[in-house]
Amino acid sequence: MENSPAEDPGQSGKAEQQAAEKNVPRSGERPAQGQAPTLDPWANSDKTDADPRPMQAPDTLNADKHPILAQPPAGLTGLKLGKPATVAAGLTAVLKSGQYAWAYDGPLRGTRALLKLNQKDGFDCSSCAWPDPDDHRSFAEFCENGAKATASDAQRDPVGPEFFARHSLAELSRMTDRDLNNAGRITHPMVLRPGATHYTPISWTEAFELVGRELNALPSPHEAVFYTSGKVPNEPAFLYQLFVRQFGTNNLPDCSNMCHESSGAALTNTTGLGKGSVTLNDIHEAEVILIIGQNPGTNHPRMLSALQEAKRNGAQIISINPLKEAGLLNFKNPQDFTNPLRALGALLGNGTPITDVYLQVRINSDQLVMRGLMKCLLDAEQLNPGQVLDQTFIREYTTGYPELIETLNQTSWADIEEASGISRAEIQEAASLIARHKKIITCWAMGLTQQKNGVYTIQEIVNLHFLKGAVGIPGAGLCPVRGHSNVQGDRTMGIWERPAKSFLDALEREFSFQPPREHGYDTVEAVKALHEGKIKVFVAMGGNLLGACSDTEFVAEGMRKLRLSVHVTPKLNRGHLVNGEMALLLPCHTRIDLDVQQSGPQFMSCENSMGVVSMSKGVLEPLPNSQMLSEVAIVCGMALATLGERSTVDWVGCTQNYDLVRDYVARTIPGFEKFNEKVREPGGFYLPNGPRERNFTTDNGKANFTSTPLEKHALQPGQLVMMTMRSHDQFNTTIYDYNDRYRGVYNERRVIFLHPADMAERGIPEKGLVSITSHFEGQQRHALGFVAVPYDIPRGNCATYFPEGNVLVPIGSVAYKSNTPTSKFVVVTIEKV
Ligand SMILES: Nc1nc2c(c(=O)[nH]1)N[C@H]1C(S)=C(S)[C@@H](COP(=O)(O)OP(=O)(O)OC[C@H]3O[C@@H](n4cnc5c(=O)[nH]c(N)nc54)[C@H](O)[C@@H]3O)O[C@H]1N2
Ligand SMILES: Nc1nc2c(c(=O)[nH]1)N[C@H]1C(S)=C(S)[C@@H](COP(=O)(O)OP(=O)(O)OC[C@H]3O[C@@H](n4cnc5c(=O)[nH]c(N)nc54)[C@H](O)[C@@H]3O)O[C@H]1N2
Ligand SMILES: [Mo]
Repeated sequence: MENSPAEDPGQSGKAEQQAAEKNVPRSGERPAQGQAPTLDPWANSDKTDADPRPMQAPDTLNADKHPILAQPPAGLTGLKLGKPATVAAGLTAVLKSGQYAWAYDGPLRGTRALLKLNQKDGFDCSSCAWPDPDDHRSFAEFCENGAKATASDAQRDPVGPEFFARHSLAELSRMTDRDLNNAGRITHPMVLRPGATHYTPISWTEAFELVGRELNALPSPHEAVFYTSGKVPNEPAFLYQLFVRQFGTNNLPDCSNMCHESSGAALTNTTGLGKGSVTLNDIHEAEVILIIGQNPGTNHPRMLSALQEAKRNGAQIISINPLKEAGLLNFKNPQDFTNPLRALGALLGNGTPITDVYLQVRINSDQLVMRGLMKCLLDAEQLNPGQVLDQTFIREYTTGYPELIETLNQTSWADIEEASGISRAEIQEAASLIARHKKIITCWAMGLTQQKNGVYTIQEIVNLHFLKGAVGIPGAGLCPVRGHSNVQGDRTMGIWERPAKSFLDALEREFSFQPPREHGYDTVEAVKALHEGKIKVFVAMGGNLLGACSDTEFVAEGMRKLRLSVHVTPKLNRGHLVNGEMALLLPCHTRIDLDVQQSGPQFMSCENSMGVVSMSKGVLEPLPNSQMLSEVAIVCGMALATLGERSTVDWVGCTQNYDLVRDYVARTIPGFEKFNEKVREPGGFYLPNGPRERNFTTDNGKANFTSTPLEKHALQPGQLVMMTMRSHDQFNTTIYDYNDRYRGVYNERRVIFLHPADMAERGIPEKGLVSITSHFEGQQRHALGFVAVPYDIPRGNCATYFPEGNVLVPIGSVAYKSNTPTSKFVVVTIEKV
């Protein structure tokens, strides 16, 4: 695969290396003992910022509003269409894994990295949050997309002072998102000074001082926002929220606000815990599994191994999705190719069929489909009293049953069929599987959470599980499948704009300060505040808020009003280019890098989707001649420079030995007692989980049924509903390549999937060029230059990729209760160009 930025990275790499070799100690070298405590290991080395001369690139694209593009350049790369796949993984996945690992890192480093991926003595995969087996682990415990993420993290091309001297921010913004990521690993802290067109080097000491000075100059701590993306491991996440709260604000929005916030909101009031209740072994044991609004073949590929095992144990699977996703149809386990006995069978066979009943619903009709399933269960119970519903569970544990029955009785089949496009008979077929069994698991992801009524739909799922008593018994329960590898852990560590009182009380006790009690901004509120000019400093522990949030141009306008942006990141993304007066790029380790501090090699920890906390230990030498720091060191550096004497936290000690951080966590967060001991157990430890034990810690101590409100979506003639989703070759806003193999789309991302009849009605041919307009509360937003792809999608629905489609998602279009952008429901019209 192609792996180079616009300029030759080899050339820049060498020159940069020579320049750097003169001045800085090798990465991993620490300052001599006995020097004054500092969190800048290079403080006493010669300065590296020799003020390289910026080179101005010719302006090839005429951006009409701003020279720095907030959206990827719209140039098309040449769409090729193939047949959508009906089998996921297989040999191609094995070959792709190797191809990616080797292309970025070379065979030795690439293979070494892959063999430590998800092993008990290795590092946690930074792709999705799917759990690893508790006991037996294969030597290849990873998937194709985990291999892509790992290879990208381990890339050796340096993006250092020379690179930034050669490219202005305006010029970088004309690179595609893929090329920005593939340029390589950022090696030195960089600064964008007022009026500058280029990032230039800065020392760590100066960078930390700049952060501290700007934060302390704010009239109110609430004029700063501290964003977090879910890759950040527990230890830096805990220190980060502590720093922010000691600074004085709860402005801690995170990617979760745009992701599973709806799940948290739905589960907290119904089961008492905003997390799922199942373990990996439960999935293996389940009799019926529902997979709703999720594309595991691409986004959680290792989940397919668990589904395969469940199928082998006799499970039946119901998939609910507007698209026939390959991973939900058939699966060939790539691990079979590592076993000579199974390899031939895997090569010749068609794989394991996954789904037994496929409901190809219209976008956002799931709330009604769930009600349809429950109506069928009520009918079946009437015919076989006591056989279908779990009356004992309902009586002993729940409230709200009569109201739910009333709501279900008032829901008409005509409404269900009309909204979903699914017949009563098909829903009945799915319900008959559920009626007969008790070990039921429902898995869901973004197809449900990113809807206006997402919280209500998830509450209907909970209703169904409570009717069946399918929670808190082996093989049954609720399974929101989390996205980022530590997004759940970050919340557990206190990354939340609305922290619980008990958590703040614990911080107050342990660290002797008054934590702010008023709620902070979530992501959408933060972006609105940015836009109103209320925020002066924006700190991002990873992520790409510009690319990930709805309404890209609105976010960009807000970012341009900032005084200082601080980006803690291992690689470049578009969000690092759209700034206000000043910006800092602070290069950090990824999970794959060896992290050696004063007390020796360190490890960190992550919590997976099923509440298991385990250690993650880097294995590869960081890039030579680079000045990257660990995320822990960067947080501590910022905190020390900002809080100084004001803080009782031992920031220097925490950097030297992460056990100290874990001791703080052990004393403040329930479930983490003896953290340092338990995390060293191979495979880690499970956090307490009430619903798993039928302990429902809601306000009334009950499992609560919910009677959810229902809204009809009214569309004008000609309007379609658009969802924005992930291709097979991306991790959120990080684009690895332009292909989406399972959907048969190659070499292009600016595509719109349409029903052939919807295309014909508008006179749009295959590969025809269209523009898209979204409509919301009288406002219109436009996206030009998308290519039409005829696809098996319900009529009236269409799909584009995230982040290209985000410019169309209105910032005001959010879910009830969770405030999550409705990225899967955008009302659009399509015009032929
Ligand atoms: N390789 C890779 N892995 C990833 C990620 C990645 O980008 N790349 N991202 C990670 C993150 S942060 C997350 S949150 C997860 C996301 O994992 P997913 O939720 O699987 O991601 P999406 O691509 O957004 O897919 C949503 C699915 O919902 C379906 N859908 C859309 N609208 C509806 C609807 O109204 N009803 C129903 N029933 N289905 C609908 C779409 O057809 C699609 O199959 O993956 C994580 N893992
Ligand atoms: N339209 C639309 N929008 C969406 C979605 C959608 O389905 N449709 N999905 C939403 C979802 S589910 C999510 S989770 C968000 C994602 O929102 P974010 O988490 O903000 O976005 P990412 O693209 O995952 O962030 C990638 C960047 O993180 C940084 N990074 C990578 N690794 C590390 C690391 O180890 N440490 C640090 N410090 N930084 C690192 C790099 O700069 C990289 O470019 O997007 C949301 N936006
Ligand atoms: Mo996510």
